[in-house]
Amino acid sequence: MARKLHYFDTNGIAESVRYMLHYAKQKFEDVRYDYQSWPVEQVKKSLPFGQLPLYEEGSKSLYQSVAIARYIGAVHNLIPADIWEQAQLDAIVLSVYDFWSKVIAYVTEQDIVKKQELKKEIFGELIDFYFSRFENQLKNNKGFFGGKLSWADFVFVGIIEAVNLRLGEQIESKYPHVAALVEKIRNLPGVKEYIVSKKPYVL
Ligand SMILES: N[C@@H](CCC(=O)N[C@@H](CS)C(=O)NCC(=O)O)C(=O)O
Repeated sequence: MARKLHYFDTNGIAESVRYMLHYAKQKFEDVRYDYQSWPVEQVKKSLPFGQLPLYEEGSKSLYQSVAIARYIGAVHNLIPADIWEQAQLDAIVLSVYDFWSKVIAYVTEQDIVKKQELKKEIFGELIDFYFSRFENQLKNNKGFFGGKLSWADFVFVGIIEAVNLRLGEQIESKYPHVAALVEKIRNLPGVKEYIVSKKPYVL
């Protein structure tokens, strides 16, 4: 059965899925679109809500990055069996996305004054607000959000890398447990080779 992941040629909200698929040694077609040439009208029209990523398995397709990541995590045993523990990880992933949405609001803001205000909020408050909490969670859970490697760890690191690219920062640097998790994910078998094999992302 053919598997395809469609996304832009950047890390963004789909790199965690690429990482999980490489870690699981799952063959898939990594279909990448050039953001500069977007929208490709016939592709955009074919997407359920006109946006990427889209994941295909044979004749089935799935959209929404969190749904895709959670599904790939479930297929590859990166999700706990206990539904309470699953919900705890869902909560982490949604908090990671809360932070991501603030960063995207800043990145896409066109008004110079508003952009400056959003930047101030991100660097002056939000990074520490979110990352001090993520740091504590990791510290209290043996370095992984659920106490062992899961899809939430992949999503977290994927979003950190996407934020770093867009802010020109290493936001994990002041949070040792977060930084350690980033290193752990990047050095997993499959992920490590994938990172070496690809061109570095640029904006
Ligand atoms: N909630 C959606 C958001 C999808 C989204 O914002 N995709 C962006 C790229 S990160 C996109 O397709 N932008 C191009 C467009 O909207 O035409 C998800 O998590 O998958």
